[in-house]
Amino acid sequence: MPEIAVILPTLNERENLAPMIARIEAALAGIDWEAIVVDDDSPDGTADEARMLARTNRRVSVIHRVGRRGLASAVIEGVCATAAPVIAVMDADHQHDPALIPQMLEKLRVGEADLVVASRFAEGGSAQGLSSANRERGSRIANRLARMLTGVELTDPMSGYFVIGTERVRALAPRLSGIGFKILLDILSLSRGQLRVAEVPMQFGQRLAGESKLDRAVAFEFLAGLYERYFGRIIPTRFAMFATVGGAGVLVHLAVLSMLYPGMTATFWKAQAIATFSAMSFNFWLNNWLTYRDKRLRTLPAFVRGWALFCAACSVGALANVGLASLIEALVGHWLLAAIAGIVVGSVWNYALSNRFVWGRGSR
Ligand SMILES: Nc1nc2c(ncn2[C@@H]2O[C@H](COP(=O)(O)OP(=O)(O)O)[C@@H](O)[C@H]2O)c(=O)[nH]1
Ligand SMILES: [Mg+2]
Repeated sequence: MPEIAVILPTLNERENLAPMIARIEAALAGIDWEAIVVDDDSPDGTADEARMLARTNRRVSVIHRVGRRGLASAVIEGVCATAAPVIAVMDADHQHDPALIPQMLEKLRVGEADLVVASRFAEGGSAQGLSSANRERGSRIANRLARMLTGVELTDPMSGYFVIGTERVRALAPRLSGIGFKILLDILSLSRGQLRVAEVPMQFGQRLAGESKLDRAVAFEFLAGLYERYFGRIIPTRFAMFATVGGAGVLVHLAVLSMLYPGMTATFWKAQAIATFSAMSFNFWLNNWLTYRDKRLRTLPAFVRGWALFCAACSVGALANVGLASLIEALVGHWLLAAIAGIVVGSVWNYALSNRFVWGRGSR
C-alpha cells in the first residue's frame, strides 16, 4: 500500500502534468507513493493526459469530474479516494517543489507534527513566484488575519502545499466547505488547536506552462471564509454574496435611471427598461467575477450564453417578485411588507435558477 498520496488538483494543466509526475517520481525515490490527479474536465484534455500517464505508471490515477468545479472540493475528493495514510496536496503547475515532500513526511513520521505546511514566508522561503507585489501584500494581510482566526502560529496559512494524515481530513470532510481554495485554512479553523503544525520553507516558483486559474483575491476569499464559518449555516455564503451583488445592482439601476429620466428620454418605461438591463448585466458580471469566481465563465461564448441565461432567469424572478408583492399588497394592504416579500422570493428564485443553469452543470 502506498505510504503517501500526492493529490494534484488540475484545471488545464496538460503540459505540466508529465514533467510534474517525473519530478515527483525523482523526489520520492525509495518511498511507496501514488499520485491522484483530480481534474475538472479541463478543455485542454488534462484528464486524457493523466490517463495516458496512468497507462505506463501504475502509481498515477485520475478522478475525472464532469460538471463540477472547485479547487477545495477537488482536494476533498482526492483525499477520500486514497487508502494511503498520508496525503500531500500540491499545485500541478510546478510552483511547489515536490522535493520537499520527504522532509515534510518525515516530520509527520517522527511525530513532530500532525500537519506540515510548506511556507513561502518562513525563514528561508520565498514568494518570488507570486505574480505581483499586490498579490504578495494581499497574501501577507490575509495571513495575519488567518492567524487570528485559527489561533495557529503559521507564517503561511493560505499555502496550497501541505502534508497531513489522511484520516484527519476525512474526518473533517463533512464539515469542510468545499468552496473556493482555502482548504488549509478550513482544516486549521475546524480543528482549532488540536493539530500540531510544523513548517518547512519553500521557494515558491513560477508556473511552468499555462495560466493561473485563481486570481486569489486573498483578502476577499478570507472574508468569505470568515462569513462561511460563522453564518454559512444560517444563510449560505453564495446566497449572501449573490444578494449583496443584487443590492449593488439596485444602486446601478437607480443611477442609470436618474441619468436617463427625464433628462435624456421622457418616456419612463424606456428609461426603466434600460436601467433594468444595465443592472442585470452589472449583476451578471459581478457575480461571475466574485460570487462564482471558482466557476467563472471565461471564454467569450460561455460568457455571452451565461449573460443571456442570467437575464432570462432574472426576468422570471422579476415577474415572481411583482406578482407576489401585488398579491400581498392586495390581501394585507401593507406595501412595505409586500415589497420585501417580493424581493426575497424574487432573489431566492434568481439565485436558484442561475446557480443551477448559469454557473451550474454544463455551464462552460
Ligand atoms: N480540479 C480543479 N483544480 C483547480 C481548480 N482551480 C485551480 N485548480 C488547480 O489548482 C492548482 C492551483 O491553481 P493555480 O491556478 O495555479 O493558482 P495560483 O497558484 O494561485 O496561480 C493548479 O494545479 C490548478 O490547476 C478547479 O476548479 N478544479
Ligand atoms: Mg499555481
